[in-house]
Amino acid sequence: MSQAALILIKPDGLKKSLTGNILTRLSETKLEIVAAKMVRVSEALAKEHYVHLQDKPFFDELVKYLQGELHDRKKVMALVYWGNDAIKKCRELVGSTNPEEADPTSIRGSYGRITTHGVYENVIHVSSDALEAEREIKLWLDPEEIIVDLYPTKEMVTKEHKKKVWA
Ligand code: DAT
Ligand code: MG
Repeated sequence: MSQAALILIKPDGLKKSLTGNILTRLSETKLEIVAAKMVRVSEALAKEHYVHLQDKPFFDELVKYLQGELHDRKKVMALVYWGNDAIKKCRELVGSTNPEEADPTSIRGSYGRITTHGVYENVIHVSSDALEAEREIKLWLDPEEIIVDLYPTKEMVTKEHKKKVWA
């Protein structure tokens, strides 16, 4: 069954110039990329993304990490991979959460580290199940940014709002 997975190349992955390596590794899945963009991560977005971990002692550092505060790179790359068993295929290549325990040939095992402050800098995020993927994809992307119809949408006329356009 086709499913979608949200992938984030985290600020350490960008700072270490790993985008190409990571995308090359993920291409082994033969999945389709159906969305890709660079995102400046607000505190609200980072907190919402990791809302399930808000009671953990490492939550504040984790939010700072995703915002790029630890890497002087205030952005992440967000992608949606789509196809058969997308989540399982991506998670296998990505490896375990703790980069020291991850298979050394996995993306996290190859490139991740634990800082002296105990932050798992594991270079990449991938959704862990279909429900989480839906929540995360809806949090990070608008329907028009994804080139397949993943979830039901509705049309809405919005009030005119201030918006930057090309000069
Ligand atoms: P995953 O990213 O593998 O889905 P998760 O959702 O449980 O893992 O945790 C999200 C992130 O939080 C993870 O990528 C790194 C961080 N994290 C998790 N457990 C941690 C721990 N015990 N110490 C420090 N950071 C941790
Ligand atoms: Mg997770």
